[in-house]
Amino acid sequence: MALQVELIPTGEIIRVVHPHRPCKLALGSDGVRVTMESALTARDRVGVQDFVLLENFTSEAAFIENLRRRFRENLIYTYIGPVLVSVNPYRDLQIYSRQHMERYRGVSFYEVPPHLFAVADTVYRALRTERRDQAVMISGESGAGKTEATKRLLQFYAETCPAPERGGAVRDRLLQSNPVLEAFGNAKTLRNDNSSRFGKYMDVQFDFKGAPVGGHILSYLLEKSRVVHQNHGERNFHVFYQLLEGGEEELLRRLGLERNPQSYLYLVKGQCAKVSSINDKSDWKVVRKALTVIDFTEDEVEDLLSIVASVLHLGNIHFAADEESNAQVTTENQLKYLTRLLGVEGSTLREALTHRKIIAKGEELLSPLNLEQAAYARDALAKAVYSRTFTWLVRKINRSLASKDAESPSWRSTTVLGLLDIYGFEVFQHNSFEQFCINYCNEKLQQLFIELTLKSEQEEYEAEGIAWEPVQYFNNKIICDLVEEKFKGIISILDEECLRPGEATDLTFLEKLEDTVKHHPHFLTHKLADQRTRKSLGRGEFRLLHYAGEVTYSVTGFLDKNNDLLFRNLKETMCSSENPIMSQCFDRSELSDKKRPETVATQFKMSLLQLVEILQSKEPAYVRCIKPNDAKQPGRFDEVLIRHQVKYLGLMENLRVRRAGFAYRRKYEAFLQRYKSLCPETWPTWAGRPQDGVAVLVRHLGYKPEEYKMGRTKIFIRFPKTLFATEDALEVRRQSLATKIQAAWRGFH
Ligand code: AD9
Ligand code: MG
Repeated sequence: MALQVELIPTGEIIRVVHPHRPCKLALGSDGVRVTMESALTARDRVGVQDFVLLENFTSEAAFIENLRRRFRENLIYTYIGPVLVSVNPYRDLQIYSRQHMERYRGVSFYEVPPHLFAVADTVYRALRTERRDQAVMISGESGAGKTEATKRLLQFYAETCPAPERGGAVRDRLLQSNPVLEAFGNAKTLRNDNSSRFGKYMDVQFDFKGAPVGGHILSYLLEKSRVVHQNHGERNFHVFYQLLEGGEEELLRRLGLERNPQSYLYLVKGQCAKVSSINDKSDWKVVRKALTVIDFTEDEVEDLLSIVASVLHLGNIHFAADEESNAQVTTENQLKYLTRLLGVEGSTLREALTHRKIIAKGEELLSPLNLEQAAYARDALAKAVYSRTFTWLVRKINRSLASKDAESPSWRSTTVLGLLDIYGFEVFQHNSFEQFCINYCNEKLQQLFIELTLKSEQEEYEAEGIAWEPVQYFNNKIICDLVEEKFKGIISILDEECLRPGEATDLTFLEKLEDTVKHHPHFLTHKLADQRTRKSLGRGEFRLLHYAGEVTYSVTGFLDKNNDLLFRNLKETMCSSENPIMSQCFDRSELSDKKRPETVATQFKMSLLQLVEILQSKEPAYVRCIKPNDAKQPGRFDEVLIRHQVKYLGLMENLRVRRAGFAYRRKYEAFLQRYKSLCPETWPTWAGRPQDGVAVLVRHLGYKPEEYKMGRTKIFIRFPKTLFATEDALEVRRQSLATKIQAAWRGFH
């Protein structure tokens, strides 16, 4: 009978493929025995599975070619040392099953094909054995697969970690918080049908036995402008469509809603209520169930949905001008519903929507609004109601995720694993305040990434007693400073202009910027540009040269969005709301507070500084996601698009840092285990210290002194070719072993 022998690179293991009964055999000193499941197959080894093994590691073309070869074989994961690079396959590859999880548990990172679960397991083991907090930072542009990766990681922990002694429900809550947050915080955009419109950092807390016992979420800057406006081809937040599609008749009747999204002005701007990849009806069921899991009572669900419905009713509030051009509400029915759903006085709400209250010399004056002002006030109210409800929702989820063991002594011994899923670098045709904030956030994270990877390389060299060779790299601190510096930074200047109501405009802000930062190498405006570049810059624009490339921002709306004002009487009205959620969202103390609230950009800056601190205090792991094409289609590898991402994710830089000294490093035990069969002195067993065994082994293999260094616990190999030669020798050795087995098998039959 013919026997096929497939070779796999795990030390002395080979796979023998029997026509009817595949099995794996290990050649030990005592003969042949059947052995383990996990191993690499030839298919897993298309290209190199770690970019550090690229011979031509400075070549972007070689880098991309390796990605392409692997992508073609549906191998979406590749490493740069410990960093995982992931390319969105846009198809279900069936690689996240329970079986896959098991395959990656407790095995060495490099002995199995690269996978998200390998990162998940490594991080978890470090958390358990070193008892150090960990953070997985997932980055990449819109649609690259960050949120999917976050969900898979959570699933991995929920399914593979031991159950806690008490409060086992926390695993369900961790998982179920997701559909709820996605319903309220995600939307279809041109880039992604399920685009996160907020940044998310989630901590999972583990007890001393490694069981998940709690969690906590921090959210960042929800894109609330979407509540009242969507670009063509985009939608409002999912929850609106889910409620209309999936809500029972009786519920919709109570909320005064019609099923058709076309009836609501806030839902028709993008002209695409229906999306083929989205099933709002079944998503609604999932969300509805999830709300119960995360501790919502029936009353709370009703209160929450009343708010969702009132945003839709607000959008349908119309105004007409009276003889004096003052706005009057004409849609009585909508006003009636709003009054009931928000639990406010009808007359108060009507007045607040059409008047502005000014306090002058201690006296209150009511100034009527014109049509435009009234529409502005209405939209501002809708945005405030929605975004504050989102913040409330995060708080509510956090209460449900809070460890029930907080008071018990074991609480003190918890460790934390953080997952960061934040919006990636964004460049559109038209870029505004939102893109400015998002891209600034990416600058901060890139800076942290470079700092931490450099630092960890340096630390490893020090720990191993090997001299560190400094690496040249671009430090984007200069751009972070340009944005955030006190007094001279863009945010400071913007805030200053926001303090001059009535006088300052978006254009005076731009002028001030020009005056203050005119000589900065990363900043440009029409006035400052030379003849050639001037043409590409409008008069109301400024351009930043980000680490990831140039972005031109239009200043229109910057002041308004940064101020984020809500007229006082609208606030007062909402403070009087009898809807319990609203009354928690609008607090009376805000009315008496004389201090100006922080501006949006400053709040964002402070929350980012806090995030950086959190991340710095943890052991970092990275997943860098890449989007293969703009058509959201499987199998398409758009080289231009990918090259751009490789650049702005700083992957070449990352690779250069990783390769600066040595391409490859491995613990002595692992290295010896893998290659010991190549040396008669170490095969089949080496009785001494692994380090000495490796020394004997590499001497036998003829490694030259400049090719490697012996650290305290690891061997460092400078060039991939040295490793490849050793791998080839291993291959030859296996071939001969396989031939022997073939012969033995034939003899046996
Ligand atoms: V955004 O910045 O929030 O707009 P993300 O989060 O990076 O973006 P997301 O995870 O939502 O992107 O992925 C976009 C879509 O790609 C998903 O809805 C899936 O349809 C698809 N995707 C992403 N990753 C995978 C994967 N590993 N396997 C299969 C995937 N499909
Ligand atoms: Mg996302």
